[in-house]
Amino acid sequence: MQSTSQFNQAQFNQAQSNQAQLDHARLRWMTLGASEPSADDGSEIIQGLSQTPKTLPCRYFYDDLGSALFEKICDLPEYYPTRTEQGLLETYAAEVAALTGSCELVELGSGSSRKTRLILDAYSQLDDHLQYCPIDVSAGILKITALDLLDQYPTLRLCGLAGTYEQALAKLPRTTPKNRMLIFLGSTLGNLNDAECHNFLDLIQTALQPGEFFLLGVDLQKPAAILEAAYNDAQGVTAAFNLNILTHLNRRFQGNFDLSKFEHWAFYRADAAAGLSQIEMHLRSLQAQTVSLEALNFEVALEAGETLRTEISRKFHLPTLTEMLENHAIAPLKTWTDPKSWFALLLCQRQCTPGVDCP
Ligand code: AVJ
Repeated sequence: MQSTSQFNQAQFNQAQSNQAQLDHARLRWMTLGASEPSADDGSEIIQGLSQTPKTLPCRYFYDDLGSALFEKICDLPEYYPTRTEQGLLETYAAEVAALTGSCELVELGSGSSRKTRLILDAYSQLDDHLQYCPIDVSAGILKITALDLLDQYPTLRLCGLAGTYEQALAKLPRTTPKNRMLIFLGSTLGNLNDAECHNFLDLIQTALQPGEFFLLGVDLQKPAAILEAAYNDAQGVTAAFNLNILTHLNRRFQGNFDLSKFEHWAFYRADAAAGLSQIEMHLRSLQAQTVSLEALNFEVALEAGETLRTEISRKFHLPTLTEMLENHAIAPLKTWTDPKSWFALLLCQRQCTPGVDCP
């Protein structure tokens, strides 16, 4: 999933009617896999609701309303990750740029590219022909952001890719002899379980040549009370965000989830023996009920009190994460944390394997 943007229907329509501007001289645009039917045929939903415990894929949070709610979450007093990461980028983006030198930038799940602007500022200082390729599954957000960035950065060259990480990384054109830096912010890595995380890091490893860079932002372990407050905010925005996944499924797959029969539940699961350290977001069924998703020809029965897990958000232990990255030949070159060690920014470099991709 991606950090998303402030974007409403009006802006989206405007971006649509500005098609002509997508022919901008500094913009290349690619829509991949015709909005990925394979990823959106609902099979993952059936699969998730058929297992124990029941789960839903967290990317269904991000319809238009969900994206707007996520932006609101980022500004909540309890939700420290966004502003902590922003602070790290404000302080260290110039140092990152100095360490890598001029690079082509590719961001996974760019959303509004809000925090990325700090990185663009730093790399613009090094390079008058900076190239930035944002990748996002939401073409609407991507277009609005692209037009905005072209306006704000008069020499920036943009290459927008609307699609999944897998599709985009496979197609990403190599147009310059420059080094590439892949950027993955917002602790979105935490939404992947261990197996998914390994697959994802394999993908990163493959997309980089030896010597190239991966800039990663991750949320770290900290007292449960702070974590749980961040996912149970006083204004109830996170609860609304969590429940909105049902509205999205109702619309997308002709479902009949009744939101008044579910409640938001988020807690920190720290189980050293099981190697787990994660916030879990669930929706708890307030009564026994059967829900149908007509377009999928699927029904699911829920017991009173049974939950649907909608998201995991893993909280990392830096030495363990470092080891995992090293095992994927993308070793951290330098790691920065804030004074409380709540969040980390890691600049990693693709290593070479003797005999395989270096002498
Ligand atoms: C940006 C997807 C990583 O897990 O903290 C915020 C999403 N979920 N509040 C996170 C989220 C609930 C966020 N990610």
